[in-house]
Order: sequence, then structure tokens, then C-alpha cells
Amino acid sequence: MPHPVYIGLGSNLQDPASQVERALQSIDQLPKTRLLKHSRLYSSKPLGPQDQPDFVNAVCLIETELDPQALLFALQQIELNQGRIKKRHWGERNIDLDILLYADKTLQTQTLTVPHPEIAQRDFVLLPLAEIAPGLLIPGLGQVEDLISQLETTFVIPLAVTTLS
Ligand code: ROI
Repeated sequence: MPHPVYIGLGSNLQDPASQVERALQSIDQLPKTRLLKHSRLYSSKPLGPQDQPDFVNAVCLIETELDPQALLFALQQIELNQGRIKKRHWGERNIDLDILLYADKTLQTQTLTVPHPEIAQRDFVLLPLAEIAPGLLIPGLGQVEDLISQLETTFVIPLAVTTLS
């Protein structure tokens, strides 16, 4: 049985919008996985060190029969294929792929916590998530719009509508 999973995408190096679009295509090509929808691309101010470029962020919804660990591993492979190198903590990156929600599961292992532990604080995740999943209930945290309303004013702006070819 396929599970609905939300994935957060972020990039601020090497043509960020193309990095995000390329990752969306790679996600759609994963085994036992289908890309159902994705948000627009958003421009956001960096969380963390400010001496780095703005990010491009998006969120997608997939349907997958991969279990959480297998999906995490597959996403890490996509990051590596796109040349992700970790330079510094909370620093710039070519592409970052995070499992935000896996069906209605809550999970805590050495390598993976679901829902993503920072989800409620991150405007660049919540805004694109609300775009594709209005009214979504985040296990243990509540409705996506309520989390957004608890944030300070955000600096997350849609870039453009994109279509996968
Ligand atoms: N800041 C923004 N705006 N978007 C991100 O995707 C992002 N990812 C990160 C850090 C470096 C914490 N900051 C970010 O990993």
C-alpha cells in the first residue's frame, strides 16, 4: 500500500531553482514512488548564517511504497548525485531533501525524526506545505495554517509557477 509523504526541498547554490527542479524529477523516478504534486518555488532568507545566498524552497507530495529508512537513503543518493557537500553547520548547500511527514506516522530513530523536528518554526517549509495541502494536520502539532499564524512575519515569496516537463 502506498503512503503519502511530504518532502521539503531547499537550495542556495549552483542555480538553486534548477537544483530544486532536478531533484523533483529524480524523486518522481524513484522506485515504487510517484510524484503527486509540488508547490511553487519560493525565495527565502537564510535561516542560520546570513552571509550566504537566499534559498529557493519548495515542498512536494509523493506516494511511495518505500519505507521511511529506504526513502531517506534514496533522498540522500539524490543529494549526493547533485553534488551536495556539507561545508558548515546551517550553511549553504546545492540541495537539501527532508522527509517532513510520512503518512500520519511519528518516528524517532538515530537517523530520522518524523514529523521533521523543525517544521513548526520554518516558514520556508510551512508556506509551500499549506499551498499544496491546505488544512493539513501535522501529527502532534496541529493544522498547518495555525502554525503559520504563530510565526513572525515571514520572508518567503513565490518565485514562479513551474511545470515539470
Ligand atoms: N534557510 C532557508 N531559508 N531555507 C532552507 O532550506 C534552509 N535550509 C537549511 C538552513 C541552512 C538551516 N537554512 C535554510 O538547512
